[in-house]
Amino acid sequence: MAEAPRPPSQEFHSVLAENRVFPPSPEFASRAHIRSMEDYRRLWDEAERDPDAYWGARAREELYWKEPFQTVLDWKPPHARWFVEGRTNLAYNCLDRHLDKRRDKTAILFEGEPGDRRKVTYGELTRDVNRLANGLRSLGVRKGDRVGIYLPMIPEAAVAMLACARIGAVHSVVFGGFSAEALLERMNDAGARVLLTADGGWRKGVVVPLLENVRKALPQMNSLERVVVFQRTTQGTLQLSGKELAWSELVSKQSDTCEPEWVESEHPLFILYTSGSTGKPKGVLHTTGGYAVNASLTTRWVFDLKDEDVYWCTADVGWVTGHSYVVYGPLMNGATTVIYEGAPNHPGPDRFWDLIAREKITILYTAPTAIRAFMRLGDEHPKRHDLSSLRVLGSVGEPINPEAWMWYRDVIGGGRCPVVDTWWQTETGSIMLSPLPGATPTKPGSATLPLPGIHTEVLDRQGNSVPANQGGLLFVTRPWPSMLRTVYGDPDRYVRTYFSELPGKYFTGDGARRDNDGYFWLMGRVDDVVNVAGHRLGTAEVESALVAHKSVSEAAVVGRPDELKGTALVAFVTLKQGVAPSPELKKELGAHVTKEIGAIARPDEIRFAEGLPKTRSGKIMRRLLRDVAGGKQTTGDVTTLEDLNVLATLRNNEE
Ligand code: 6R9
Repeated sequence: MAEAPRPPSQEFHSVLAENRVFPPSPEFASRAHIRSMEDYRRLWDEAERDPDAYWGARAREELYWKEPFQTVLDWKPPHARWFVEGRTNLAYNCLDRHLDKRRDKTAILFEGEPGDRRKVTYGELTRDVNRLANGLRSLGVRKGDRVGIYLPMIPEAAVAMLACARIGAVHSVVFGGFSAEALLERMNDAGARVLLTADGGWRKGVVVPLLENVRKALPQMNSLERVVVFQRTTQGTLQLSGKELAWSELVSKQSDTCEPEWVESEHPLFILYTSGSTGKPKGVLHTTGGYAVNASLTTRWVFDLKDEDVYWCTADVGWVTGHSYVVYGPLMNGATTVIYEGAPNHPGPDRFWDLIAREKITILYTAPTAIRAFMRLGDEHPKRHDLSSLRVLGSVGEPINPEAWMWYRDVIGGGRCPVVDTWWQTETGSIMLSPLPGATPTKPGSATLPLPGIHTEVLDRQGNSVPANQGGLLFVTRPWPSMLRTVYGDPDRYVRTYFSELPGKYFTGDGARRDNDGYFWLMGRVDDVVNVAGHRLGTAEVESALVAHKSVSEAAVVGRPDELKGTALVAFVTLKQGVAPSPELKKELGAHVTKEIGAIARPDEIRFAEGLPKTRSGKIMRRLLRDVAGGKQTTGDVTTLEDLNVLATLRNNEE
C-alpha cells in the first residue's frame, strides 16, 4: 500500500525569504516570441474563455495534420482524448515538413565523449530514419507493436525513436544507466518485439556495456524477437548470434524513403517507465497528437527558440526531458539540437563550457544537480571560456535553490540571460509551470506561473484552495493535451495514482505553495518518490532490490536533503538472523542495488537496524525515518509506533 501523501516539509528554507525579482531585459523582450505579461495574459484569457478554440488553434499551428480533427477534446474524467479525428505522423512533423527550407540545416549536432563529432542535417536524418523504419518493417514490426530502445546518447537514439514514430510502433526507451534487470522488467512489461541497442557507449572514459546487459536479460525476455545492435565502441566485425542483428546490415539494404503511417491522434507514441510509490515502475503512456502539440509549442515559447539557435538540452533520452526537449520539441521546430554522449566532467571539469563556446550554443537546458556540481568545482572553469553566445538558460528536474539559480544566472549567463525554471513531469509530457523568458519577471527558486491553458492549483486534501504562502498539494485541475493517457497494462493504477485524491483532478505528487503574486514554489515530493541528482526514483524500488539480497530481512529507504544531489538516499536495513553487520556487507549491498537497478539507485548511506519503526497495522513509519536520516528531532505523533525502542536504536546507530 502506498503511504498517504503528507503535507510537504519546508526543506528549502532559504526560498521562503527569497524576494529578488528579475524582469526580462527590454532588448530580450523586444525580440521574443512572447514579449510581455500583457501577451501572456491575452493568451491565458483566450484559453480561459474558450479552451477548445484555443487548443484547436494551437494544434493547427503546431502540426501538419493529414486528416483534420473535428473534436478538440473528449473529456470523460479521468480519460481524455484530444484532436480526436485527426491523423498525423510525428516523424513527418519532425523531418519531411522541414525539407524544403532546411534540408541542409544541421538537425543534430553530436559530440561523443572521446571527442568525435558529427553534424547530421535534416536531409540526412530523414534518410537515416527512413532506412531504419523500413528495416523495422522488414523485421515484421507493425503499427502498435512495442520497440525497446537501449542506446547511448548518440544520434541513433533520435533515429530510433523517430523510426518507430514513422511506422506507428510504440517506443519504450530505457536509460543506458539502467541494469540488465531493470531493462528486463521494462521490456517484458511493454511486451517489446524488437530491441534497438548498441555494443556500448562512452561514459567517464569507459564503456557502458549495453550489449552485455542485453545478453544477460535476453533469455528471459519473453516477447523479444530481435535485437538490433549499433556499433559504437568496438572495432572490427561485431560478433553477433541468435536473435542479434547488426544495425548497419539491417539498414544497408533499405530504401531512403518510407511512407509514414498516418496514425490517429490518440495512437500511442511511447511508453516511458517512471518511478512511483510502489516497487514496480509505471509505464507512462503518451499518445501522438496532444503530446506533439504541447512539446512543440512549449519548446518554442519557453526557450524563445528561433531558427538560428543552437539548442542544447543535456538530458538523456532515457528520461522524459530527453524525449520532449532533446528530440521531439526541437525537431518539430526545425531547430539544431545538440547531443552530447558522456559525462559533464570528462575529460575535465570544463567539458560543457568548452562545448558551448566552440559550438556557440545559445540555449542551455540542464538540471540543478549539475549546476550545483559545477558551482562547487569553481568559477574558474566556466570563466576560461567565452559563453557570450548563450541567451536563455533552463532548469528542470528538481527544485533549484536560489543560490544555484543566482550562480547560473551570473556566472554562466553573465547576468544577461533569463533563467527559466521549468516544472513538469513524465506524466505531464511537457512543461507546465515556467517563466516565458521575454515576459515573466523571475524570482530565484520559483517556477513562476502556469503556461496559458494550464490550470495548476495548490489545494488541501479536501480540495480547498490553500491560502497564499502556505504549503499544499499541487494539482492540475483541467485536462491538457500532453497528459499521460494511462499506465500501460494497468489502467486502474492510472485512476488510483493520479485521480483518486480528488476526483477529476490530476494529483502531481508534489507539494507547493503560492506567494502573494501567485507564483508557484515547488517544495518536493509528498509521496515515496525521491529526486536524486535529478533522477526520479521510488524508494520502494530500492527497497525491493535490497530485500532481494540473501542477507537482508527488511529494508526502508528514505530521502535526506543533500546539498549537491538535492536528495540523497538513506537505507535502513535489518539483516536476517545470524548475519553479522559489517562495512563489507554495506559495500556488497550497494553493489547489489547497482546490479538490480543501476548506479543511480545505490544508497548514499546504509544503516543497519535491529528493527524498523512500524504502525500497528504494520506500515513502516517513513516520516520518522526521514527525520532520523536528516538528523532532525522527531516532532510527529509517534504513539502508533510498534516499538519505541527501535527508534532510539536507529538514532544511536549512526556510525
Ligand atoms: C521533467 C521531469 C518529475 C518530478 C516532479 C518534481 C520534480 C521537475 C522541477 C521539479 C521543482 C522543477 N521536478 N522539475 N521540482 N522544480 N522545475 O523531471 O520529470 O523525471 O518525471 O520527474 O521532478 O518533483 O514531480 P520526472
